[in-house]
Amino acid sequence: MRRFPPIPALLAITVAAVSLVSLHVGGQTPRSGNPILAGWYADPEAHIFEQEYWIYPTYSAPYGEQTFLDAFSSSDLVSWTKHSRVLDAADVTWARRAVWAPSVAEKDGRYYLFFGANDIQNDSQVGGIGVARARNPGGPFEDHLGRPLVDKFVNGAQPIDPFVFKDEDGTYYLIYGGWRHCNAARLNADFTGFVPFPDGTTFKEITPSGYVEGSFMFVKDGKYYFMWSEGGWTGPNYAVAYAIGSSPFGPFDRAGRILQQDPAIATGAGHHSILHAAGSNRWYIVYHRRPLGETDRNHRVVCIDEMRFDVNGAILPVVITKEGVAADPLRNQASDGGLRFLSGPGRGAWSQEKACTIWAAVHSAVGCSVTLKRTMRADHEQEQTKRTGWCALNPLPCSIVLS
Ligand code: FUB
Repeated sequence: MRRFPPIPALLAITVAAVSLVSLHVGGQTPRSGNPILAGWYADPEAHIFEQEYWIYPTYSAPYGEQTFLDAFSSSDLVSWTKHSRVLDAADVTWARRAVWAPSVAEKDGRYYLFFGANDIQNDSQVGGIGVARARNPGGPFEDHLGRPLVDKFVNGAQPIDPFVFKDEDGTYYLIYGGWRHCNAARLNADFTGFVPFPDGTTFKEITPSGYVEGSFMFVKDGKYYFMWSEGGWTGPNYAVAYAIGSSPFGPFDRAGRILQQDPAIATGAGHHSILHAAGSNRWYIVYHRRPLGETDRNHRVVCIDEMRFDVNGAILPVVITKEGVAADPLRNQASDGGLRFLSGPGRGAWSQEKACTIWAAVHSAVGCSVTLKRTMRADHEQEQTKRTGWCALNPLPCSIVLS
């Protein structure tokens, strides 16, 4: 006798098919376009947190108006939701202007946002790199220390442009620095300070040739890729270069530029971050650039393009585009066959949440153990409530997590 797949499996297949069809309306995969965020923003740091893409940029405006940070989330790199004022300088006693270049790390269920503030010019001014903490990637972030984490120039590095790097062994490092110098320091367990290195020093200078600011690091195939911005951020020649090393401390020999202006598309392309979508195995570079002919130095916009490697692991020059990247929905990236939903008015996605709920109910009815969790998130900006969630079969076919 012929055997048919069990009902839950059929339902799962149907749900996956419906999701795919809805993504390819008219046979075309939607693209992000560039810029991806509305408004003037710079120094974007991209992440995947809680099954959503997140971008944390600088609000690009005169220094005195840079008193807050907004964040943006997306399920597919195409539609972005703004989360206003995830950090507000009004809540940080020592920060009053030039709130710049956030870097966010998740640790033990909390989110830590590192940022520069006040653009200090010498050791007697108040400001530097601060750290704030939240329970959710969308904040609100509260000052973690009541003072800056780094408030002095060390090895010539202006305390701005923090980047938090988590090494493969779980150690977190703060890599930072402006004024053409870059330091790496090992963060302590609760991010309230640093753990000195065995030689007694706390800040190791790792500056490669050409470095100006905007550091970023990632590990791929056992190699440490160190990236930075060079040139002046107010001009057209701002660019991103990189080096490969065997540890977070290098040594880093400059390999060359991989992101720069294209006179046909935009100028001043720099201060970036890298996003690796494990499900699609695509690498993205998220960066800011300035529209052609623009003279206001603060007119910087956040863009995304694909980043590729050659067979030896060298980063290929990025082609900057007006089209951006194709939709890369995280719900298709579950290794466990799960289905992600982001629902809310206007998104046409209430059905996804319903599908998850039905899926869970069917499994429950046939005796599976079902865990049902949901995150409610009020989105005051759009005066609506969105629900995000995640349902996955883990392991197939008999357990569901919906969160
Ligand atoms: O956006 C403020 C500053 O501009 C950043 O800290 C620099 O890296 C440059 O992008």
